[in-house]
Amino acid sequence: MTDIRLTIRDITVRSVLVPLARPLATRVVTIEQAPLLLLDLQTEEGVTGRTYLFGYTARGSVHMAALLHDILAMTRGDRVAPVDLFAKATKGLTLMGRQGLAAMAVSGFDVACWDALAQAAGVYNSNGLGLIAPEAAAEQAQALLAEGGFEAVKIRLGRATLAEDLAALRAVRKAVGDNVLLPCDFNQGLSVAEAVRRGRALDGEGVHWIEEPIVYDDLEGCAKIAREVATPIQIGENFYGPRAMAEAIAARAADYMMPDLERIGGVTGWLRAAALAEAANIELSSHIFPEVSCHLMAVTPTRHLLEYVDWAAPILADPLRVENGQVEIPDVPGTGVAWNEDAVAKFEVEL
Ligand code: SMN
Ligand code: MG
Repeated sequence: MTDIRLTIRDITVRSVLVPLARPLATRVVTIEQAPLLLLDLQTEEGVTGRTYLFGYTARGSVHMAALLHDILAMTRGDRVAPVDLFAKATKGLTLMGRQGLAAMAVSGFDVACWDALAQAAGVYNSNGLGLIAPEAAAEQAQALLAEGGFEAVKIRLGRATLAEDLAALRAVRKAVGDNVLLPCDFNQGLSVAEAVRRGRALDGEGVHWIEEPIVYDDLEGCAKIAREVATPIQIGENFYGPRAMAEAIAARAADYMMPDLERIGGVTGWLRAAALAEAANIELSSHIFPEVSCHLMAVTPTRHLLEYVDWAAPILADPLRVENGQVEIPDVPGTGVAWNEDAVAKFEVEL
């Protein structure tokens, strides 16, 4: 999977009564069994989001199950965008009363939505594929896709002439077929006029996005290019903090944005940037640092594609795995980053 667009198909609910090893006697009632309502949120794309609710009484799950069926009726066919769906489900139950059982059902639904999204991180291979000859680029693109079943790969453009860029791009497209996504990156190398010229030429080539066509801080220039070129413009790896992103959004400088963990302000900065992107309805991709960015993308409502590079893999105890075009988000406390100390010793240089 590449672009993350999950669609709600169904919710199944099952009630279980799990005997408690230590029954809980309270002033009002004694709970002998845990009444759990198991939620499976199925998507059209085959990903299932799961969670459970605690029913308190044996019949508690029955009431919440009925509310979950109502929520399904309101949201079936909708895109799994948890923040929007939370608002929609709450609104739909407002006149009945949005607290108590309704709030609990909406919360369970929300957790299942997030779980589904967190399992489906789209990713592209961003290793290599620099300004090399067309035949070499075509060969490298095929190898990069095969590495982890990728369905997207990024190609660097900005050769001396447009004709050379087109030759490389077309050689890659021919080698990988029509279904592979090909974002391209000019690494800030063009003038505004040249970016418009090359951008328009790329419009017929099925490029997924055009990244940093010009210097990153010419927001007006970026906005002009975004207006005049049909292919989406992507910027963001040089945003220093969420305010820079807010300024780019206000200037309509790009269609897509891709903050960088190191420049946007770590996890805290990323979360603020993700909220801005959601409010502006802009797809957010990541820039390098896939080991941490995969977790952040999983909680980004408008997430788009994770940039995968294997640069840190040799010094990590457990490098990120990509299979079938999906990143396996480490299911461990924290990010999962730990050093392979033998490798660190091998590559260490004096500071
Ligand atoms: C890039 C990333 C890191 C170093 C150099 C270039 C590039 C990208 O802009 O987006 O992958
Ligand atoms: Mg880039």
